Amino acid sequence: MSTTDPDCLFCKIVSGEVPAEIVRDGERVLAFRDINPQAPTHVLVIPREHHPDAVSAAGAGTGLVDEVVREAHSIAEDEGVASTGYRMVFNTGSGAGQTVFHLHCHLLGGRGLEWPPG
Ligand code: DGP
Repeated sequence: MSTTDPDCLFCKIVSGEVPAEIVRDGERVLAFRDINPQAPTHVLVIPREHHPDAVSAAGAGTGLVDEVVREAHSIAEDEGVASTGYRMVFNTGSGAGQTVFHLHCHLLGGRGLEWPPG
């Protein structure tokens, strides 16, 4: 499987073709602020490699889902939301609201988060 998809928006952010406010620039993982933030902290954490969703990356045995989760927690600490609680969301499938089919973890924090989510 190719590690990039020329038609993928987040691959274009990885390559720098589409600008984003980068908060982490790691060897295998990148994080940037969501263009339409739903909380004071709303960061998207993605692997540089293209995988359509978390399940496909996990199935490939890449370790990338672990890395994404660890990075999201580290960013939550840096953003000062780790101690109060934060949410990691992996929308999976269009019925769940996934619109960009490149694995991404939404890191949300900095406000009260209701349950169940909408
Ligand atoms: P999802 O609905 O789970 O596939 O989330 C995709 C997120 O991507 C959504 O919250 C909005 C965000 N997004 C879409 N286009 C851009 C963009 O060009 N730049 C940035 N930073 N975020 C984007």
